[in-house]
Amino acid sequence: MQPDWLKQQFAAQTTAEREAVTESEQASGVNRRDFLHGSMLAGVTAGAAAGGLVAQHHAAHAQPAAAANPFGKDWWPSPWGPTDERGAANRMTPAKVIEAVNLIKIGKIYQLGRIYEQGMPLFGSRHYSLTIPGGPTGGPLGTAKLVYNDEMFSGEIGQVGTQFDGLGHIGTLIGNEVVYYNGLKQSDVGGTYGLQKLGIHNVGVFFTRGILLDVLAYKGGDRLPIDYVITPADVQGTLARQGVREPGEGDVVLFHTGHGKLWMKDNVAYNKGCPGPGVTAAKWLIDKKICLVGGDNWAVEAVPGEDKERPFECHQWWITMNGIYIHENLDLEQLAADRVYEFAYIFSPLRLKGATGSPGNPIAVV
Ligand code: UVW
Repeated sequence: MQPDWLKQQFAAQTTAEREAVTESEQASGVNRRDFLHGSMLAGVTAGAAAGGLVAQHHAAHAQPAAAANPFGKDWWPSPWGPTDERGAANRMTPAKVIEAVNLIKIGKIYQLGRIYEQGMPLFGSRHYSLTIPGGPTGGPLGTAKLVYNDEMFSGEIGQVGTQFDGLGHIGTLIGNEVVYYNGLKQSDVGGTYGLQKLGIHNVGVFFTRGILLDVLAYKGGDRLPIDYVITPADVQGTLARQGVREPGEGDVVLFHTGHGKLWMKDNVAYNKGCPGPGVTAAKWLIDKKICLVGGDNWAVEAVPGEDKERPFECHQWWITMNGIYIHENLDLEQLAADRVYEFAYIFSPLRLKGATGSPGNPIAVV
């Protein structure tokens, strides 16, 4: 998620709301980030589960127990049982690996991951820092006088740059309770040194059929307008234009919108919003039982989407309610230029215990 859109969207807090938050912050001693203020006050739960902020918000603003589930229905237990933590990664089967291998004909590899570097677009106060102070870091060792360099890193390791969102990344506030995938509660999931449940180390490896939906080529132009909402008709029109079979169970679907052309070229425009599927198309993909959805933009879904009062709602539909993973900030330009619409998609999230997401370099192989 990027900053500017949220700031604009939720700038219209009332004075009373602002004061209430300020009091709450003073009481708790927590220095909250600006982007979370608007989100929580407006009832926006995407991102609100970060850290212990929600719990403190609850303490200060206890809501009536009757407060409704914003989706009107429970989404648990999962199809994989009440204790499952892997969601749609369960759709990775040996048969999917074989299907993907059979799509490899010429041995060409496309790197879909962006370079992690200073100055890349980031959301809110997230940061990225890689430093090698001094140098060489150590040595010389022995008579051959070996020296070595080590880097130091700090940042939201699973939520910067090309990022794979895990099932513990997004929850939904229901009454006074944050609820995640499979009905897990904040008290089940939260953990200061990593999530206790739904951590990225549970996910495993993706090796499956991937589909590129070049919606930009279908609609025309240099890039889709920021905030363009991709519909199921666009998805089907794109599939027909490409002559590719519909996504099936366990497939990966990647959206090419052209928004990625702004990456590191015009970060301000990149962060303003993004074109992508809306909730209607998100549900269409859910019905197809895919395992992962990705895109060449920062939220994969359209920002703002179909309903401006429910930002990042596809995140909730995909991750929280259906266990489908999201891969953001992908570089899909070369795949689109070469008209590669079907490929083996391979990604192995880092086994970071309790992390909410993973960096990494997914690949498409044909
Ligand atoms: C949030 O963090 C809410 O979104 P994203 O996954 O786009 O970073």
